[in-house]
Amino acid sequence: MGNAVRTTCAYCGVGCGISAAPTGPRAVTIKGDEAHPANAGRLCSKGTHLGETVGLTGRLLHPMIGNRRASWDKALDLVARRFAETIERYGPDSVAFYVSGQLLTEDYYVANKLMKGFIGSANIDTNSRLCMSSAVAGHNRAFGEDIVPATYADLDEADLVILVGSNTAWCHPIVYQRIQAARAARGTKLVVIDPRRTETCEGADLHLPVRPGTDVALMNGLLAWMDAKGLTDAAYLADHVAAPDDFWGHIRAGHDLWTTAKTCDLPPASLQQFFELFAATPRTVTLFSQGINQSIRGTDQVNAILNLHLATGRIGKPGAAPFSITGQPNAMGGREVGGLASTLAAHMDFAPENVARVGRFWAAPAMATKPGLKAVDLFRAIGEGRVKALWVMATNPAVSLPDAGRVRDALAACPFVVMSDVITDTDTGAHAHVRLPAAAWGEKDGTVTNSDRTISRQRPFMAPPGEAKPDWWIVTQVARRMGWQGAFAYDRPADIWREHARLTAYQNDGKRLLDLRSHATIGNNAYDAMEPFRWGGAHPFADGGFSTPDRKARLVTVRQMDVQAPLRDWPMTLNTGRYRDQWHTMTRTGLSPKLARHREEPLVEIHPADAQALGIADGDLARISTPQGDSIFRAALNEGQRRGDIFTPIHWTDQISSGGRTGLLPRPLTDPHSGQPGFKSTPAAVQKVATEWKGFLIRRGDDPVGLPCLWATRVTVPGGALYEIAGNGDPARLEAALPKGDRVEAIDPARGTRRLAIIRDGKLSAALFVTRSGLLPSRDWLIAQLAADDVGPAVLAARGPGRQTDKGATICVCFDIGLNQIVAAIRSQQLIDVPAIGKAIGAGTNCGSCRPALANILIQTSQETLHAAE
Ligand SMILES: Nc1nc2c(c(=O)[nH]1)N[C@H]1C(S)=C(S)[C@@H](COP(=O)(O)OP(=O)(O)OC[C@H]3O[C@@H](n4cnc5c(=O)[nH]c(N)nc54)[C@H](O)[C@@H]3O)O[C@H]1N2
Ligand SMILES: Nc1nc2c(c(=O)[nH]1)N[C@H]1C(S)=C(S)[C@@H](COP(=O)(O)OP(=O)(O)OC[C@H]3O[C@@H](n4cnc5c(=O)[nH]c(N)nc54)[C@H](O)[C@@H]3O)O[C@H]1N2
Ligand code: SF4
Ligand SMILES: [Mo]
Repeated sequence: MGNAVRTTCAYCGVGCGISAAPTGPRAVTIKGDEAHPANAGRLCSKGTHLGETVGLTGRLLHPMIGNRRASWDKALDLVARRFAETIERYGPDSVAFYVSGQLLTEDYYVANKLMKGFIGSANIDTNSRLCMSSAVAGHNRAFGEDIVPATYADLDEADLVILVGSNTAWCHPIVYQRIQAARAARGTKLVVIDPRRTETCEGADLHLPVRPGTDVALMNGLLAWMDAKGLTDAAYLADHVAAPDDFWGHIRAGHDLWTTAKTCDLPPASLQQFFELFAATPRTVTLFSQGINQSIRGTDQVNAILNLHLATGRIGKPGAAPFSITGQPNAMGGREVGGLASTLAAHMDFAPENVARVGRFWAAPAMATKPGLKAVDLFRAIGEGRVKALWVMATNPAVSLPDAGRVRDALAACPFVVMSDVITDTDTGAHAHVRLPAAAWGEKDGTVTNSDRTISRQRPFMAPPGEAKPDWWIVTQVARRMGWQGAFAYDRPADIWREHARLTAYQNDGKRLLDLRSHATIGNNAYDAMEPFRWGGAHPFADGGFSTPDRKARLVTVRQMDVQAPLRDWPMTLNTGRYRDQWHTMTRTGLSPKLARHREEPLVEIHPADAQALGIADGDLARISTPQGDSIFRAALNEGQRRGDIFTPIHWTDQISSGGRTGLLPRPLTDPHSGQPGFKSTPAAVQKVATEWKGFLIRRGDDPVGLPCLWATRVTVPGGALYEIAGNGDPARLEAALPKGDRVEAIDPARGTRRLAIIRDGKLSAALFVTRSGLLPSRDWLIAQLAADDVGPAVLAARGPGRQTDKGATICVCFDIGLNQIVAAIRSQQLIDVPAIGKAIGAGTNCGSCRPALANILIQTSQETLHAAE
């Protein structure tokens, strides 16, 4: 075993430390880094299974111009030339970069410097626009600077944690485990505010299934309650906070408990319980993410939370803070370098003195003097031909932007599109004229900043495969070819880091909290060995000192907008978000067979009563349409949905399925302050889709095949792929997708069932099972046959000798334990809590990501047992 390398997880903004020990070429053993402050050795299901994702499947290994392999020289020359020509003819604002919170800080810094200081436009925006730009705008309005005034330690020290619009158990699992540990250790109370009952609610004291889009009313209502009881912090308000004239008058009118309960569609008793809990608990952390940010009122929703904390003195103290948690591994690093079109660099905006200062520091020939186009506007400008050359790095806008159909049209119409990615075939790459192979996680070298301002090293433990190169190298090579050799003459990430750190300190004089001067002069070795460190201190704003001219924070008057009544043609409201074991467009998590088991198909979750009214049963296919587009999903009935609301996941793409294309559905409306799209709320219609047959295909190998049918979704399984399929007409045309080999077949005409297997040298190459009215067998046994080497015609029975049980849907991916096994253990051994399940069958004892699901299964099972006994 090679030496373990300490690095940081590839995924979420929790920023867990990882110890990665290479075990061979492109093989690695992953463990949590016990010395890392974010996770102290723990990892969730995604981090735990990173080792399954470092293979070469799908990797882009060489530069491509069109569909032909090209040398780096040729590709870089072409990119530099086309950008230079476009700028020359149409001006700097005719080109743009669209980048990502999955870049390292050093990559981000050089991309931002190139666009804003040398090309002379601020048309560089990032997928963080879709993610936390409302939080940035809210922080700037309230604090004068984009500061997250909280750390994870505050969660350990809080007596009340409020999760607003955050499915923490799935999206920030190690933070969730930390909250649960605080509950066990000190009785911390947990309140979840989310229209859906998510697994995050399983470990909560109170769930408020708020009417979507009414968080402003809720927070204003709570502040009004605190004010009426005399529980605001008069001293902090007097010394450190400024309020607009209308602020308190607005809060005091129309925000009583009853009105608030009505607006938010919550039982007044629950609301009162929540308000009293808050009033009694000075040590409160309010943690929020996309349910707040991804709204056309996102910035106001953020400020409603910040108002509450400022006015009640719940900020700047241990265990008391508003906490905007970030999604991507380096969303925060992107904010620090100024990677948003609306920020300049190092927490400076486009005020003339900042433009001059940054221009001096960079010795920039062409400083951008005003903000550039924000993501949604940028793609609109591309579609309208105003932006003619685009470089996309580390993001997949053809999937992840709202109204993705229009985005694809824009990409197709754009005269020159460059994509830097680690994967060859992505939905965005399909429109790229040049594709540049980037170094991936495990190969990249640089820094990331997590949600609590801790900067950590990402260190390489493998060489980049083929001709892949780090993103910073690619950007600087293009910059040099555009004529700026000196300004982009970096030899290594440490050179860029030092420059970035110096810029944060340059003429700062305490005006900006972001100041990395302590790390601005470190040598290369010290950079390599850099331990995680936090900037800004543990409790910013304890004594005020906000980054405003008078050093006071600002309360912002925010009003609840009317909630739109359901539309006749689009009576439902579409909410979108994430699954526990998939990451965004699945380019990495999709490679892991273990992670694939948790959710194998894209589901539309719908309340059973709504489903019944629409004639939809659990497992049916359903078409979701909005004015922007439509896509088919598998219906999953869920009482945790509010009536009228449906939920779909964001992960499925053209590369892996025919349906489940959430990106096509949301409207491209954005928040007026932040430009963040309102992904959580789109008027939609739902319709059952009947098919004549359904089935599945198991196929050896990892090259994807296209299947000519209405519904086809693919997941990775050990040794191959599993496709779930459904359609109309003669399923025989699917046989074109089968590999060559000996064919065995069984037909049951009565049920319209056909079972077909292709066997080669005793190994299963493919199994295709289709039925018109019968049942399909469990896939597990057949998938396992991909590893067997004595497969014969008996494989068509889809089960081995002896008694077998269907495991059911996989709950614990670490130990591959299914729902049916867990229920059986609970019943037979009378298990009463999650640790007991762990003891009995192991589920939940490794990464812990499934513990909320186990808690839910316990409740459901005991209810069923009770009902059975009645
Ligand atoms: N497993 C997994 N983890 C991830 C990611 C992933 O792809 N997969 N992505 C990472 C990234 S980039 C991000 S940004 C984060 C996102 O992390 P989260 O924000 O936790 O995730 P989401 O599922 O987008 O949405 C959160 C919740 O907001 C709720 N919500 C919708 N509308 C409203 C509303 O009006 N009010 C309130 N109060 N709540 C509402 C939704 O029902 C949903 O449960 O996750 C990160 N972690
Ligand atoms: N409807 C709806 N849409 C949403 C959201 C939602 O909740 N609802 N959430 C939004 C949010 S919060 C986010 S963050 C976005 C995420 O959406 P995207 O950013 O589009 O999703 P990813 O799949 O993470 O895309 C990252 C791409 O970068 C590549 N990549 C990975 N590592 C590297 C690297 O080191 N270098 C380079 N050059 N490429 C790399 C990956 O292969 C992948 O193609 O989706 C947004 N879209
Ligand atoms: S919580 Fe999970 S996905 Fe997020 S950084 Fe930690 S291990 Fe990675
Ligand atoms: Mo995100």
